[in-house]
Amino acid sequence: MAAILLLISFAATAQQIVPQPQQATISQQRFTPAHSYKISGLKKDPTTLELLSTIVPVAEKGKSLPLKVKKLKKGEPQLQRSGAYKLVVTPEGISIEANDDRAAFYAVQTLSQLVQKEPNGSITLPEASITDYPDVAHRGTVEGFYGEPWSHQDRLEQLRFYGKLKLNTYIYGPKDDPYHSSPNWRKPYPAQEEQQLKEVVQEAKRNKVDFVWAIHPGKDIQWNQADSAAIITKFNQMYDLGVRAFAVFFDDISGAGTDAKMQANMLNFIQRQFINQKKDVAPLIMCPTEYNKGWANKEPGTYLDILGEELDPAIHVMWTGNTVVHDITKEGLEWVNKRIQRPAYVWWNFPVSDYVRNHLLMGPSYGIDTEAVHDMSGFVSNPMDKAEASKVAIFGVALYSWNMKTYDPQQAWEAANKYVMPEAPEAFRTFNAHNSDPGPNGHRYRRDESVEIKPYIETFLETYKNGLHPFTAEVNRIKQEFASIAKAPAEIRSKSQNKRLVEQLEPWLLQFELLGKAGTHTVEMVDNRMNLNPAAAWANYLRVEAVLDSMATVDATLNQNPYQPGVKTGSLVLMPFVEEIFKITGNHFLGGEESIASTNSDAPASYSQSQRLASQPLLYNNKGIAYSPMLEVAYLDGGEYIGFKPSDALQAKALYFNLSNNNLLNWGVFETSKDGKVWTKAEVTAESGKGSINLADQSIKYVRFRNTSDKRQNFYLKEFRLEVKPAAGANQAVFAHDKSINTYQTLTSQQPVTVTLPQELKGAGLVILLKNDGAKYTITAPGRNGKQQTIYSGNASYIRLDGSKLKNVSKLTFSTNDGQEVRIYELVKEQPAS
Ligand code: LOG
Repeated sequence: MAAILLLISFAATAQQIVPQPQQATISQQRFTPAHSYKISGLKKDPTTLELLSTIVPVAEKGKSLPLKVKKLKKGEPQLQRSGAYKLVVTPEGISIEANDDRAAFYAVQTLSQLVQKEPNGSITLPEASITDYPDVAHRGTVEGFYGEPWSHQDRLEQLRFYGKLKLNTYIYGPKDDPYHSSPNWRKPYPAQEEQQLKEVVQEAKRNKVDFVWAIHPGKDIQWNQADSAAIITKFNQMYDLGVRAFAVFFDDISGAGTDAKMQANMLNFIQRQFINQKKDVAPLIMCPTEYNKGWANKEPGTYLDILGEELDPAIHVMWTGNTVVHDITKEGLEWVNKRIQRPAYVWWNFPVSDYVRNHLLMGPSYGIDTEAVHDMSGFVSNPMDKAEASKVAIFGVALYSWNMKTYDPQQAWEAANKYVMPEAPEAFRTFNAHNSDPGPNGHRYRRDESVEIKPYIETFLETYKNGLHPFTAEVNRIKQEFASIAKAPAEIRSKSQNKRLVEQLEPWLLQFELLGKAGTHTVEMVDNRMNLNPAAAWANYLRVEAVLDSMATVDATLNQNPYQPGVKTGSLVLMPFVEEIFKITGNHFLGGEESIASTNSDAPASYSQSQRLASQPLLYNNKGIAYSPMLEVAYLDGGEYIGFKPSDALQAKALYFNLSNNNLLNWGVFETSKDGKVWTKAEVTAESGKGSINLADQSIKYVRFRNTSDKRQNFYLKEFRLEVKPAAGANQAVFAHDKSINTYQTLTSQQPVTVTLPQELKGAGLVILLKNDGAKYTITAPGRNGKQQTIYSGNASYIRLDGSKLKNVSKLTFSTNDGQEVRIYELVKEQPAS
């Protein structure tokens, strides 16, 4: 076995080293070093020395090969960057030239990817000569999302991951850490948090990552000496914990805190009084209030120009791109760089999912411009609250920011799937391929999903819609895909060593497995139907329905956060495929055209002309309609409103709102209407912009909140929810012959069901669609003598009753003695065979 392994031992190429080195010659042949290594030049950096001794055998005494670490000679400007190194491996020894400690650590990380350990404990190496440096100076992540911050363990693990991938920056700024933001930014951390942050800072140092601690004071900052001093005091406390890099965030605030001149003054003050004094602290980073082009005042001389002019040139300015969540383009960066008079420090809002919490973003890191190397000073990704799951995207960011020219999003993603889950890379790839699009969202940011299967899905659907049997090529490919999907979660759970990752994926794994099953039954259902085997197709239909019900249950019970509750998977291509075929086929069973069974034509609508709010998704069910809460500042221009029009089947009960604005009723009114034309002011009290309105009048059909001033008004859309109940008189009954496959009548052993046949069904041959799970039941009808006669007795779920048996029958009675309930979905007039 050992001998075979040696023969097939891999040949490292530059492409296989991650991130890919700038210049590398690596031999195809490998050699076994003649002796162990004697290491010199790393005395002052015990962590790198320790790491190195886990990679190559170290000589205690006796014969040895040299492994020398030296200072890199001054050369081209790239080689003067932090992290630049040269690594030369020959049978005679290993030489590392490193620009700084970080560079020596990186050279060792590269070496570890060249080394292969043989089963007998020895190592092999290729001859290699590598010259390497980063394209972007600051590379990494900003823990900058809303929601539950990463756990302590998650953070430690992230830092180790960054070290291996030569990422050097971790900006700490979780929005829901009250000591980072309001209300507690002025206060020191409690002892336990302090201790943990200290450990995180140390782990960052070991991995040569700059731990940047950010403060978010803008919600309630006073532009006075006391608050300037409060920031410096807090920074000093963090400095004492070991922090050597700092940031100030002014994003997502309104009011006095947004003033550009005041912000610039404050930052310059921190620069003079803190950064310059300390000597060992990295350049200050700020996140502006107008942090994307969409929100920026475009008039010359406004916010961004003021920062550009007044802010100390040493201070970095962050930027999310053309909108909050957006691709990063060279043109976009050039636009802002002119205004802020420095290259922007990119805050890329990917794969963050705080605005789409029912989705995972596991796809490739694409849409980041490989021509933009000179237009940015840093590149950090804002990840998901699920740290481990975010590694797929962060891996791409590492490759991009180190070596932009060679960056290929798809290749990086393929490599990430293997790197992050080496024990089950195929299953993980399958999962990630179908869990990447965020779904409709207020930022209107979408991602590719299910790319490879999509053309097959489209052809299949089109063929089926045209009444034809989908072709074997599509059928087989799609069947195979759903089979892989159904299997992937079990494989991920059983093989992955990364328990934390599996835990973070779990609700979606559950849902994904169900999707695989639903899809499998769907394709089979089509096959059976097109092969003129309706009874088998109906059995498939019931299976699809049962799996979709389970999916709805997962969606309604797991991940119940108040923002976007639930668990969505395959939501761009595969779920719509299953749902559409389910619907079409359901209608076919009714013998009708596609449009009969409308599932949700009567969805409630938001009622607003505000562009920004109109694209904010609604959450709704039988109890209420609500705006999905918005994380950033919302606004209404003069005269604009937001509101709801519930569907006709629903009756408004009460409106609950929390708009977090102290002057709400000075500039706005709540109004109700019966017709959407005549509006009545609703009496309301709103403490700090929070309150409710009881809507007793049953004829109210519209509710809205309107800005009555002539100016733009800011607020937070924390809650805006209409409680509803079913409207009086709406048809809630479920019928066995209502021409809807979504409704049914329930038959139990206690209660027979009698269906009166409508005129059109009388005397015709009937198909009866039931769900009985094997339960026996009987159908009787009064005969000529008035006595009940048995028409059918058995346990089929799809039955045909010949028209000759039903002459003069106007009522059918269903009864069962089985404990199992029977659902009577529909009685359908038999279609003449075509
Ligand atoms: C926040 C950020 C949030 C992200 C995505 C910035 C600069 N700030 O809209 O905390 O995670 O968008 O929702 C933001 O992006 N506000």
